[in-house]
Amino acid sequence: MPSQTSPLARARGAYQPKLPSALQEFGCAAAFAEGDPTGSIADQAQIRSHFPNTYGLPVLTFDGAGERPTKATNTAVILSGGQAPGGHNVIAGLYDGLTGLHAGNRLYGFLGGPEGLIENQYVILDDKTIDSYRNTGGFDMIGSGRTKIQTEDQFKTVAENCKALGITAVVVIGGDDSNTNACVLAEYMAANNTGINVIGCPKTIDGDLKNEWIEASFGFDTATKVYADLIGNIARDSASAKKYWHFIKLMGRSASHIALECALKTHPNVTIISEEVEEKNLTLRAIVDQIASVVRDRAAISKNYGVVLAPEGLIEFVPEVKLLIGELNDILADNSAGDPAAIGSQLSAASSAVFDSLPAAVQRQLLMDRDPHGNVRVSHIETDKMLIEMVDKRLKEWALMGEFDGAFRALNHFFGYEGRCAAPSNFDTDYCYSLGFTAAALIAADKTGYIASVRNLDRPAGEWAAGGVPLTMMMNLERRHGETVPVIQKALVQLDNAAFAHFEASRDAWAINDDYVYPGPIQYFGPSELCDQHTITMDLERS
Ligand code: FBP
Repeated sequence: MPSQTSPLARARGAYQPKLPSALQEFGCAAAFAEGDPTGSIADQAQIRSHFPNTYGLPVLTFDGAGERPTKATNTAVILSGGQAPGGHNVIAGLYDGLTGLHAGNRLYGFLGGPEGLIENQYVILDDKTIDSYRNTGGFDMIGSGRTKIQTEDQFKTVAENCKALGITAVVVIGGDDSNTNACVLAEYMAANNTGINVIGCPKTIDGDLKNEWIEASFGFDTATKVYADLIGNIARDSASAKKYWHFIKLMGRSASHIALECALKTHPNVTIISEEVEEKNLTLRAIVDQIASVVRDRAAISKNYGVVLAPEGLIEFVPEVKLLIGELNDILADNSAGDPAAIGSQLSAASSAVFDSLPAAVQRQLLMDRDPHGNVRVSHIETDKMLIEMVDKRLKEWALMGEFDGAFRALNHFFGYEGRCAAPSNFDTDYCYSLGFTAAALIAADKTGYIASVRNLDRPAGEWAAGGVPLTMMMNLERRHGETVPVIQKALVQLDNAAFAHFEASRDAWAINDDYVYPGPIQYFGPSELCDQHTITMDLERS
């Protein structure tokens, strides 16, 4: 722990997170109502065959007091994948829920993500540790990692390590890939009669772990508030100096939820939504033309400045580049970085031509090794610089044709890591604590293969509903590392949803007018309309 804390950190430490009223009333000794048996969202027969012991479970809804356990139990928790504001509060909610059930219950924090479970590296979490991390950002309490538990030996080692410590439940706090891994672990534990249950919690700033039952992943609310504050500041600088175009790449991996939410919050001149690019089959050239046209139209009214938002995963959605990445993934399936000079001969003629057309830096970035789950490391691809280079080239062509006589001076930014460890907003603080409490209730009810679910999030916290959703329900088959495997399906931006529709109806006006909104920094104290704002995406989707 740092030797000194800020006044804000001290004030936040005293904040008492809100819980759904049922959890407040009954604690974690929960009775759950069971829905009908469930099926996976696609590929049902194959998913069932991969998960014979955990497939088809019912959705659970907390509906009153259950039995209080008479015996103390031990639980493990890991943080997995990228940081997201609120992770510490999931652990605090889990700890308070478990110790409220039985004073002898113990929580083991395994260090550095899934790797800690394999290497048996852990700390026993106590009041002092938990109290010093309440309502704080970051994952530094126990660290995180992206190791994937995948070999038979690793599964066996994890089971043995847990058994040796008397652990009967493992909580995995993670995104879609980490919860896929939680699902596989739950199946292994059940198939081998280990007596160890596995529960997931929905984390990721990307906002792409969501569905009818998981209304939001934690961290998205805070991260988008941080980015929107920064974008607003840049937009105001741009409108003040009137001399720069700012190209801002935003984190979010494949999905454009972050870019869309930030656009709704700040009204930039151009926002590219990857899912629209894919749906409309837009080529890289069409995207560049779209941005260059806005630059030209604004220049025609003497506005040689503006703001462009681009999601970090954009390049993966441009159809011709997507095909190229698919081929590269298969070529690089051994997970080693490739050599740009040697790659051309292994690609199809079309993909080879696309590869050659990309700036050298992007070529190199596309050949970098994949993460342990087989994803391209999109946060390393300099989409912002690539777009600036290509727009500049296009404008020069138009200038030669007498179609552009403005000035184009562009600066690039990448907002990603800046938002992942921010002090959680009130929403994330309350939501995360409730998720941890819900996970404790699922453990007390002896459930496995579930992800904690807290719903009705657009209402005040007291009206939230807690429960559990079978992890297998969110799965489908996808190609990873050159193989077809079961994974939790990423929730991408839907073009027929209310958030996108609002953006689509507004963007032409935002392109030309300086209609910027300056959201300012997250407010933690003060009137509810300032401190408890939901994301605009959630408000539009649920209204
Ligand atoms: P998760 O999916 O694990 O939550 O990670 C999200 C994310 O922040 C992405 O937005 C980003 O592309 C990636 O992590 C960056 O990964 P790393 O932290 O390994 O650089």
